[in-house]
Parts: sequence; C-alpha cells; structure tokens
Amino acid sequence: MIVNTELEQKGNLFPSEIINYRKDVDTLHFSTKNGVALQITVVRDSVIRFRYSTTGKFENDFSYGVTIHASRGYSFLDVTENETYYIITTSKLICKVEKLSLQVSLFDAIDLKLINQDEIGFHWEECYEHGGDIVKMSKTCQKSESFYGLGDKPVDVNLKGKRFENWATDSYAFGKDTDPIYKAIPFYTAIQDNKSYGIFFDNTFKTSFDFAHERRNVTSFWAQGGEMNYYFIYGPQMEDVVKNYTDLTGKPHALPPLWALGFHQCKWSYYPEANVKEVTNTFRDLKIPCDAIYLDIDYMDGFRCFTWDKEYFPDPKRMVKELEDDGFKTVVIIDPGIKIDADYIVFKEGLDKDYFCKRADGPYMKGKVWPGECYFPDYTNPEVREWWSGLFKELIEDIGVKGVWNDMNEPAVMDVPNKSFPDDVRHDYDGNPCSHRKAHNIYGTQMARATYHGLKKYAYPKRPFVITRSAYSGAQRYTSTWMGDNVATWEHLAIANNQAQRMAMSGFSFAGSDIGGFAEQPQGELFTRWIQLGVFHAFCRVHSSGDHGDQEPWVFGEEVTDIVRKFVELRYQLLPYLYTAFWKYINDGTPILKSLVLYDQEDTATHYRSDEFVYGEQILICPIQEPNTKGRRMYVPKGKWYNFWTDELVEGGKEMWVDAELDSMPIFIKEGAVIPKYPVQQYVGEKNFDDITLDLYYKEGKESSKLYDDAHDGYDYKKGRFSLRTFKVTGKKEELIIQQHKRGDFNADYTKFNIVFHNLPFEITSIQIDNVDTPLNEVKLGETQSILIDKEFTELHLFGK
Ligand code: MIG
Repeated sequence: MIVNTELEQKGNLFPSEIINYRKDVDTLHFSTKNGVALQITVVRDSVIRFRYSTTGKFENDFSYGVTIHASRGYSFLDVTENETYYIITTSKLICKVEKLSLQVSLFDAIDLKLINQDEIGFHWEECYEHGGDIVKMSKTCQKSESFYGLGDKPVDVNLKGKRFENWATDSYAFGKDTDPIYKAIPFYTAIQDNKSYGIFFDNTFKTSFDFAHERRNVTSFWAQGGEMNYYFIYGPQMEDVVKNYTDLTGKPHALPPLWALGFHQCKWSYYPEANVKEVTNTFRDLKIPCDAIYLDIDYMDGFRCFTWDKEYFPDPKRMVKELEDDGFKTVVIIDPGIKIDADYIVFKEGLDKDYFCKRADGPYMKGKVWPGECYFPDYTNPEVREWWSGLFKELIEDIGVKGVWNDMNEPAVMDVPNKSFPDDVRHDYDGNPCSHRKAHNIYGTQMARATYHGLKKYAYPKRPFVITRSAYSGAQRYTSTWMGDNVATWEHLAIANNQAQRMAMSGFSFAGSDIGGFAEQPQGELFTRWIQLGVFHAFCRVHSSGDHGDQEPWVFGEEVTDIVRKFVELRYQLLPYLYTAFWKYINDGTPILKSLVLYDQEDTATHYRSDEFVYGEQILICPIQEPNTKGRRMYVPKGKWYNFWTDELVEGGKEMWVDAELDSMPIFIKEGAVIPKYPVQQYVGEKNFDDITLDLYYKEGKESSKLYDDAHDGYDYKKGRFSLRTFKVTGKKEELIIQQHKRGDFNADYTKFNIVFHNLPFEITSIQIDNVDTPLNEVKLGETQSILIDKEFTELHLFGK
C-alpha cells in the first residue's frame, strides 16, 4: 500500500569535486565525482561559454540564439592548475574553477581584479513533474554593482533589486513592472568598479533572473529545464559587452530599406480602401512626411492569412500601386493562427503536409484567435518555415506589399487562462523534438524568420521589412520589433523610452513603441511629447486600437499638427545620421540608442539614469514625460554639448534645467560633431537634391564623425557600392580644419555639401580648400555661416581672427 501521497522534493543538488579534466582545442571538459560535467569553451578572448550537465552527457548542441556567423577564435589560451584551482587564461580573462566545488571566478587578465564570482554557483533541482532538472546559477553581487538589459522589461533602466521571468506573453495594456511581457531575451549586462560584463543564458525554457532581490548580495538565474548554458562576455566597456553579445546572437542580415526608417502610420484598422486613401492623402495634403501605411487584420477575408476582403479591398494590387506612386509602402499583418476551414487553401496545405502543431497525444493544437478556431504552423520545423516563406509569393511579388507585420506570435491564444499553448504541445525544434515548454519562447522568432526569408526572396532585389511582436535573442537578425499593446498614459511614455533603450542594449536596436499609446486615447499634449520621443527611435510608428477614437497626427488640432510636422520633418532631415548609426549597428553591433550608463560608465552618476539617452553617437535626447511643463531637469553627460535649438554651449557632468515648451524638447549635440541632414521630403526618395547639409558644431580640439550612404535599398552595398565618409574636425582658437576621408565606391546623386558652422569663435579671414585659396565670397557669412563645397573635398581650412 502506498501511503505517501506528497511528492518528495530532494531540494537543491550540488556538484562534488572534480575527478577528471581534459582539454580539447578550445574546450575544457571537467567531470565531478557525482557525475556533473562542465564544458568551458573559449569562444573569444573575452567570451567564455559555460555548459553544465547533471547526467554526464550533454544535449545535442543546438541554438536558435547563437548565429553561425558569430566570430570565434582567441589569440591566447593557457590552462594551468594548482592544488585548489584549474586556471584558464586568455588575453582578456582569467577563469578559475575550484576543484572541490566546480565554482567559477573570473578576473581581468590585465589588472587581475575580480570581475564576477559564483556564490553557490551551479546547482539544480530534479523536476518531478516534467523530468529533467531545474538548472540554477547563483553569483555574488557586489555592493556597487548595477544591472541592465533583458529586452522589453517595462521598468527603469537599472534592474538592481528586481526579479524577472522570461515567458513570451500577450500583455494587452501591460503596465509599469508587468512581467513577463512579449519577449524573452535572457541577456543582461552588469557594471561594477568600472568593469562591465554580460551574461547570455541561452536557454529557451522559462527562465528567471534575480538581481539582488531575494538576497542583497546574490544575483541568480535559473530555467525550468534544459541545460545551464551561459556565455560570460567581458568588456570592460559596456558598449563592447553589447557589441560582443550582438556578434554572438547576430546583427541584422541586411540594412533596412531607407523608407523603413521613415515615419509609419498604423491603426487597427484602416479599411476599406477609401479610408486608407483618405489617411494617406491627408498626410500629403498637410505635408507631414510618411513612408508606410499599415493594414491590420480587417483587410483579410475572415482573418484568413494571405487572403483579402474583396469588399473592402476589391483590387489590392491596384491600391498598393497607387499608394506606392504616392510614396507609401504598404505593410500588412500576418498572424500565426490558420483558420480551420476545409475550403481555405493555406489550411488545406498545412493539414495535408502535416505542418500544424500537435498535442503530446496526437490531436492538433487547436486554439481560438481572431479567425475563430485555428491550427498553428510549427515554425520550429525547417520544412514548415520553407513552406511559410513560399506563401508570401503573391502578396509580395505580385501585389507589391513591401513589409509584413507578425503579431500574436508569443503564441497568443484567446479564452484560455495561460493565454498560449498548453505545455504538452510538441515541436520539431529543428530536429530536436521537444514540448512547448522549450519551444514557447522561440516560436515568435521562428515565425518572423520564416516570414523574413519569404520577403527576402520575393522582394528581391529590394530589401525586406519585417516587424514582430514576440522575440527571443537573435530575432534582430531577421526583423524589427515593437513593444506591443501599451496605453495612452504619461507613465507609458516613460516606459516606451526605457524599453527602447533596454532593447538597444539587448542587441535589438530596430525597435519602437506604439506612438501615442495603443489602448485608450491620448490628449494632444501627450501625443506631441510621444512623437518627440518616437522620432528618435529606430522604428517610428503611430499605432492605436482605434476603439477610443482616431490617432492620426491631425486629429488633435492645428497646434499639435504643426509640432508633429516639425518633429517628423526633423526625423527626415536626420535620416542620413540614423542610416549611418544603423550601418554601425549592423557592422559592429553598436547600439543605436545608448543609455547614459552605456555612453559613460565611468561616471557613476549615469548608473541610475533612465530618461536621457544618446541617439547614434552624438545627439543627446531627453523626452518630456510630464504634462504642463515648460522644461525639465536632466543629466547632461560629461563633455561639452550644444543646445540644438539655441546653439548655447553647456558643460556636462551635472543636472540642469532645460527649457522645452510644447514645440520643443531637450536635444543636445556633442561639440565637434558633424551632423548630416537631408532636405525635408514627404517620403524617402521623393526628391533629388544637389547638396546635403553638414551641421558642424565648433570645438576647440578634435572630434570625428561618420556618414554612411548607399542606394538606400537593394544589396549592391554588400559588393562595395557604399560610401563611408569620415570627417575629422580640428578646432583651434582662430582656425578650423575639416578633413574628409572616403571609402567605398558609391556615388550619391548630390554633388555638394552645404557646411553650416555653429558657434565659430572667430571671424573668417581666409579659406583653403584642398590647399588652394578660395575667395571669401563663396562663403555665406552673417547669422548662419556656411559654405557650399564639392562633396569630394579632402580638406577645408578656415583661418580667422
Ligand atoms: O488581439 O491585430 O499588438 O498591434 O493592432 C489583438 C490587432 C491583436 C494585437 C497587436 C496590435 C494589433 C491587434 N493585435
């Protein structure tokens, strides 16, 4: 007779002493007396992977998160041992593994200071319910240590003192501190004693992170299954940590087409066609630049993906073309739920080919979403992804749609308490069959990946544009993203600011919020302030649920319309600056937005700042996040900065009041910067221009700026058809020198730069261009001093008195 009806929990289990060690090129294998195995792989000099198994055997080494393009290789690797430790030394790191406990500590190889250390280190609990282990890691947290990252968490920038969970969740009208929401990005960075490191816990099960919340001197992370498998990434600069993480999990495969960096207008939903046209026509009438218009779920026939409601949209191809002729790209939504309908071709094909997810015991995974009862493709199966990509042929190649919006891919299911699939649903996981517990967090990314490949193929030779709601680490390779269903409140404006910064420092720069708020209706003032923030996010889209009224820029009255126009125009002027920042991002992983801690970690005053951020490399932004204000206090980081509106030069390293009436906001330009600007256009490519502006902000000293350019679409840039210009500015008391260096063989249509000098401290007396004296009358003097100069100049020299 069985008397014990309670599960007996064995509690935490720990590795015992190391009894075996073997080195295999870049990987060290340790095993303990009680059967725990640890593999330490030196990925790069500053990146070390730790992988633990409690059975002595490892799972198939497969990751959706880590890209095959990740850089590998180290310049130095040495392993020694003493009585207590194995000691692994690279050119950047020293890693000690304690023989008795398997505990790890990591030191800077140059100054030998401790960076990070296991507290208990690796331990685990057996999981009776599902089998396998709950794998855990705990690390000592230093007093002055701070934490950042973790993707879309709607909290202040510094994560210290908080605990989080990663489980992609449809979170309509989430709020501050709601956790989890749509994304699962198990990567954080920490900074302590001016040394920054990161941890990427590459495990797609539900993961948790505790940043000195439970115990003030301990940081821990754990997963409900799978392996303890994490990458330790050392800086010591936080920017390098983020770059290395982005290298590991992947940069976007291609630059976005430039139009995708324009302004986008969306609503749930614009229909019928006449309504869409009314919106796009109003943009043109009111001269508010806009490049993309979105169709939400109502464009479809009964919410069936890849179909059109022919009553609302009788001739989509014609409409898409007419919109395109007017400078609008059409982006349409595609959800994962496929309506159960024997007459619906996509459903029939999926069923015939056995592409839909199934429950553990065999039946299909049936769930209710917008179309009613649906089955769901298993995007973790490569064959299914291939099929899904193919479904975009007509939409993209024939109809001419330019972008696809993947929603509901957490995956979201209606009318069930857990809002998603049950745990038992089976997935292929690229040939590593598993339950939904393991595949849930990666489902959305694999859908976006399949969508991306479809667009890439059928949009060729143009570049694809995809946007997704759910994401796991690495999704940035395929797609842009937005933050889901936020709310039209002032608090949400601050959340949007923090989320965009947090995403950028989590390797995902192509992100933005629903400007104005998705749920509820903003007042004109809130909408205006949100636009001011949104134009400085890489992805810039107004979206709203529409059931609380309209949210186009002109519905709040003339004053708001004018201010919105002014800021959207500014975005369009700064497109070459943003494009250059994007190029840096795809080239070396540099985040497009930099929280102040990432911009200047040495200054500890930045460690708890949440509002201010640096856009690109040289523009400092601080949104107004409260109503009825004529300005705000903000922290200006160290160095000298120009107020964008007044050209007043301020000395940073302190908090200060900055004026900002409703038609303004705090924007500062780093001294010495050369900021490229296009003329205002109503959409990308509307105009051919003869010259572009370079705003040069005088500095006594040196500063260097870059300008990247190419054809703004297509792939020729990958074959060298790009231009990368570096402008080196050297300012002296009565002199200014600008040297230009150019790389790449792309030749833009414009032939000249209009260089505008801000705050020259001297009167210009003579000018040399490429060492040749140039008559002074070629310079426009007066209030704004400027000079029109051939874009291929190599040196411009101003002399003054
Ligand atoms: O259940 O497609 O986050 O942007 O407008 C709501 C309708 C489904 C949620 C998305 C939102 C979109 C909406 N969708």
